[in-house]
Amino acid sequence: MQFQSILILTGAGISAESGVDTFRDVGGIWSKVRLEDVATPEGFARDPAMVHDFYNQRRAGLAGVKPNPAHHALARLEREFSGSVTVVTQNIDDLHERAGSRGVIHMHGELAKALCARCGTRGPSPDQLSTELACRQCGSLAGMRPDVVWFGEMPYHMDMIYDRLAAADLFVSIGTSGAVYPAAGFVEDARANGSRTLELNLEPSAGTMLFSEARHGPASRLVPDFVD
Ligand code: BV8
Repeated sequence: MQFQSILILTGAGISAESGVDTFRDVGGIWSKVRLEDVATPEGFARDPAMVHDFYNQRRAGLAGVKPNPAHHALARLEREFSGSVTVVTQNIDDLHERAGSRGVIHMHGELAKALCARCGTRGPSPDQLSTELACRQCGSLAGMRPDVVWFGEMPYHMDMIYDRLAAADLFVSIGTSGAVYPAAGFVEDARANGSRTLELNLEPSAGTMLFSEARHGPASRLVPDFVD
């Protein structure tokens, strides 16, 4: 079956073999820190220094990791596929970009960016964000935060994502547990649109039964095989 338009959703599992921690695997991020404390606006309001420390550590970790064959395979697909390819990622790392992917849609934001909650100015994040950093635009000290989407906040670019999802005739989900919405609901939107749906994941995700096909194993093997 020849596809014209592919939408690919990625999660933490695609970066796991690069050495980036996932969230819900054994020993994952949410087993070490409470998401309520570090990935909600309430947690940031309660203890901004703790939240800055959480993201500063993850930002620092990016210097020591690099894209793996799964990221490179998706970049190759974009270059070689005759139709359109859209990568939507839940990840806040920059490994897709470093592998050569272009136009990646970061629905949960990016570690490399900072946001002033007071005036909405967005810009490159310093290595270490802190409450001592004033916004260059409005000068507020109380506003600088990581430009990431926390629980209870609206993910970014949702209109564009749903438009691309509606136009896709193939939806591929890679390295995600299917635990977090609205991303976890994309497979149902794809099915409603009559798209083929494929899950590539280390193990069956929460929504694996919703996919027309599921292949399980490491992304560094499954994704290049899918692209070839
Ligand atoms: C919102 C922050 C609405 C950045 C994150 C129903 C509908 C809508 C919302 C909800 C709903 N039900 C509940 C909600 C609320 C909530 C939610 O989903 N809660 C869950 C816990 C039930 N959703 C939200 O709050 C979202 N906002 O819906 O807003 C709204 C409407 C109006 C007005 C305002 C708002 C916001 C969600 C974003 C939260 N932010 N992160 C950061 O710190 O990174 S989410 C967090 O989980 C991560 O960021 C990650 O992106 C996300 C998903 O995790 P995964 O990527 O899947 O990672 P995980 O570890 O879970 O799984 C890894 C998988 O990889 C595993 O399956 C594993 O087997 C596999 N794997 C491992 N190794 C490999 C591998 N696969 C292949 N190869 C390998 N080597």
